[in-house]
Amino acid sequence: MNTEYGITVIIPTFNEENNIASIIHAVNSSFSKSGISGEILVVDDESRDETIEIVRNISRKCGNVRIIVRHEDHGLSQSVVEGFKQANSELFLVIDADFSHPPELIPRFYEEIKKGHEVVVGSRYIRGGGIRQWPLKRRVLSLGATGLGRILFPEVTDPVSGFFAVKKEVVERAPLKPRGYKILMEILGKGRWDSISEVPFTFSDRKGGESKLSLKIILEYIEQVLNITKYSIDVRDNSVWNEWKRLSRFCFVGLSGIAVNMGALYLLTEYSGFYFLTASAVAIELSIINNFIWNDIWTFKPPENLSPHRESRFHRFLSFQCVSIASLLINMGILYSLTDFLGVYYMISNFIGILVVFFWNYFVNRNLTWKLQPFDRGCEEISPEDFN
Ligand SMILES: Nc1nc2c(ncn2[C@@H]2O[C@H](COP(=O)(O)OP(=O)(O)O)[C@@H](O)[C@H]2O)c(=O)[nH]1
Ligand SMILES: [Mg+2]
Repeated sequence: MNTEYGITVIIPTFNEENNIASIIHAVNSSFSKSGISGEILVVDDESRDETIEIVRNISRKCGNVRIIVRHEDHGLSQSVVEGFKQANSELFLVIDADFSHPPELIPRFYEEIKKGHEVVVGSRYIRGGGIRQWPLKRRVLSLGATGLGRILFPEVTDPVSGFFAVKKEVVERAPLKPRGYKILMEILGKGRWDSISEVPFTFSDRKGGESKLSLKIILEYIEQVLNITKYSIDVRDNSVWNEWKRLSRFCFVGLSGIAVNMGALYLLTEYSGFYFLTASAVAIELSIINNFIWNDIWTFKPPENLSPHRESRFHRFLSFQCVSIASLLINMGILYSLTDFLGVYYMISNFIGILVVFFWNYFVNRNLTWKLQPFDRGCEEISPEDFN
């Protein structure tokens, strides 16, 4: 029982007699295929069918399978957090019992953690991912929930996924308030992490039993988003807060760029005798250089355990330069189409253009120019059991 495993796969269950034996079997075969030493922890909320009996029978034969039956405060998120507390490893992976999440991907999550990421999210919304057999209503609801979550965590395409892996240290001291279905959001909002990675997967709807999504769950979710926002403002030291900090720095640098642009345009035209359009081109370039320098050393300064994906400052500059030129073109495109085709007053079109381009520019640069990755630990620092 006290063996330290390489990973704990937590399966929350409520009335899963049709799926539980097969999912345990599938998780165990993905362990043996990849050579991972893992345990399986089923966390059940007093299922009224045979789920508990079935798991107890399996655990008599398989030493790495355990079940916890909870008697109070039932709920999916609460069960997952209980699983975290009872796990015998430093790495937790949560997976549904109903085969909505493919267990054969477990080794991919494991690899991403070994690369140095602290959280790995199974995503339906990155390339290679998808959703099978979902009615339109559920798709729309899920997209709404995902959109809301992405405002808090722009780096994560599927912040409400139920399929994820997380290192123990991320959640150990986090003041989690588990409720509803979206425990991952709670972890992202209140846990301590710098580096996240996503694994694409295709979500397939349950084959046996029925789903428990309801209006109550949607309202709980909205409340949870507000709660995480409030937490971020109170604590001022979580990933949401850091994102806001970066965004406001980026905005501040953008304003300094305007000052550089205007100043240079004036000086070059008045004192150096440049034709004003030539002067403007030079002024734009100077403001791009100004913005790059401040963003590089201030806005996007990486935390200690991460390093820039583009190691050379020159490459980061080239990337920033291209994004800036594209921004100019997009801004002009918006100004032109809103004013010429839709008859919007040109100052309003311009303002909309600036807003759109500001956010576009921020997110593209954040994810392209200043993309971060875990430090390359070097071979000596990796111990043999990391390879298992
Ligand atoms: N322990 C526990 N597990 C739950 C509860 N509700 C759902 N589950 C489990 O959580 C997983 C996802 O639930 P499901 O109803 O399929 O959600 P959906 O796929 O979003 O419709 C399944 O493994 C369920 O058995 C609950 O209240 N407690
Ligand atoms: Mg399901």
